[in-house]
Amino acid sequence: MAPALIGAAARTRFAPLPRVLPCELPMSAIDTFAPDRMPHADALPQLVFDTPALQALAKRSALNVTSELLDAWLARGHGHRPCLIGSDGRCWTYAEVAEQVNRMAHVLVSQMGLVPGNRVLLRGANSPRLAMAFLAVFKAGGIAVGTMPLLRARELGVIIDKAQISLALCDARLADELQQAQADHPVLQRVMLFNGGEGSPLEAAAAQQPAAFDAWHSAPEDIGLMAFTSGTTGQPKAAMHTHRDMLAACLCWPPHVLKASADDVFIGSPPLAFTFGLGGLLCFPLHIGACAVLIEKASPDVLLAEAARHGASVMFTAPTSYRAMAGQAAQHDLSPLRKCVSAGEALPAATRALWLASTGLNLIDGIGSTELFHIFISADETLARGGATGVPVPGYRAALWDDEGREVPRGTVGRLAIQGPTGCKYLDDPRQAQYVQRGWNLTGDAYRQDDDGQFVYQARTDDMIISGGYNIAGPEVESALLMHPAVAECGVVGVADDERGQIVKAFVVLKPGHAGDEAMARTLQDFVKQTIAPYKYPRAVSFCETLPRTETGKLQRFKLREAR
Ligand code: 3UK
Repeated sequence: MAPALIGAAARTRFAPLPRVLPCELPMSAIDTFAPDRMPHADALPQLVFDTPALQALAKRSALNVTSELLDAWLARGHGHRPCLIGSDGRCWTYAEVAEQVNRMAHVLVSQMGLVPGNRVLLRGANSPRLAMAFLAVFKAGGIAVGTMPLLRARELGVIIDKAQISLALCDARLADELQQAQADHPVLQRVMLFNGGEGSPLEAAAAQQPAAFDAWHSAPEDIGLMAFTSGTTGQPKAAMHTHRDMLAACLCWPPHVLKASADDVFIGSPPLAFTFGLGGLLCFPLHIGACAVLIEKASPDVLLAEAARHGASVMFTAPTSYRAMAGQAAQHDLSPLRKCVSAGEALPAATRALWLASTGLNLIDGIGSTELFHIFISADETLARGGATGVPVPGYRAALWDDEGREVPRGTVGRLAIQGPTGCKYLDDPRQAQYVQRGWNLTGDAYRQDDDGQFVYQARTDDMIISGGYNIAGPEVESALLMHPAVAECGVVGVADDERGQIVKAFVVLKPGHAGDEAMARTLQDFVKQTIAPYKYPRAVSFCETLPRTETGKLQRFKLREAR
């Protein structure tokens, strides 16, 4: 067993102390790349373990996230229960998933040469096999690096360089771009393909391996995941998470807000490479012994059809996806659906109202981030109110700061600062000092706290529009526009203006059957003036076919600002 060193700073903990290792590996057989590139102790977030469950977690010495998510269930006689379902409709039980994960862990260690601490790039659309790959890497003590399926060779190359990745497991249908990246980045030594149909290399290799595997006795602070941020500009950042971080997240938002059970069937769109998806569609369902449906291309129509086909009861997707699905929801039998989670972007009140009207379900909104792993402010379906995100999730604390880091009075807009059992640890990145200040995580969001304690989203701090001396939050104008029946989607930004500094400009996608002409522009401007304070109305309106979005569904406002 690895020695317990709870509370010691990660930097000292990873110094080559004489430690007795499982499998009788010499110390040199551990790859210290990640611990060597942790932020300095004074740039780390303060971790707090506020609830009884978190206190118990903080006392654990060895902690492998896969053992907790899978092996613990076999020990409790839960092995015959459904665990993962794929686009092909095949259902894998907990026992079957655990066996496959063990076999794949053996492939990683004995065939691919994985040493604990090595980074393993994972590439594929959501599928049971990709989920097993994450679990196998965790179990063998590797560090999983999920990548978005749409990434090209050049972008994969940046990740391979930054995380010095030597091993990869890749969906055979997405092999081309990775192989191109490998040609330019020889640090990537071995790529094994999966989901390739008959004779698929990873599956064939796994079949030759033993069905049991002793989990690497990860210390709680061993890094298990590098999550590359879905950053819209510049160099990507890698947010590192420990085995304990992932389990801590399972003990916060899921039991206190989601409140799902082993009988639930989870479904959703976020990729497993995005921590919204890794938590919502893998860690959280498995932590409670539930089942997850992992579908490859979860466009709104597919998501609805698959939810109906599998009797999904818990859904995770982004606000725009709920808006797109609302019109078609009535054509599907969604009767088992009882909890729908929205995250990734602010949820407009109009979208909440639309989903409620078409399904009878009140959305559970939650703000999370790659840096904190998952949701830290949220409200369950009984407390949720239009326009507000919710209250701090038990286990997390939230504060609103002014530019000098003093708390602002209730009702005043401030910068959101968060503390909890998880926190930002960028891999070797000076931007650590921006995200973590005085032990708090600054998410880059401007919020206001209302008298009822609910946190109300304003904008990204760098997206605030300052026009004629007024502070205007683009998302508030977007929410107002979305209440107009002709508006399908919209994005609102500030653009430079000689007279007012900036003016509010709206980019609007209309529903079919509406013309984007001057009369419509005036109609929408008047509509906003009547809905919110008139000075916030968009002085410029531009109609377009689509809006620029990231693969995680976020509006790319910087692209709108650049648009002329
Ligand atoms: C914004 C929201 C208002 C906000 C994420 C749930 O989105 C996730 O992670 P990212 O690192 O982005 C974080 C930023 O996205 N945001 C997310 N959710 C909301 N703004 N209301 C919301 N409900 O600016 C935040 O700072 O891509 C979300 C779980 C895990 C995640 N990684």
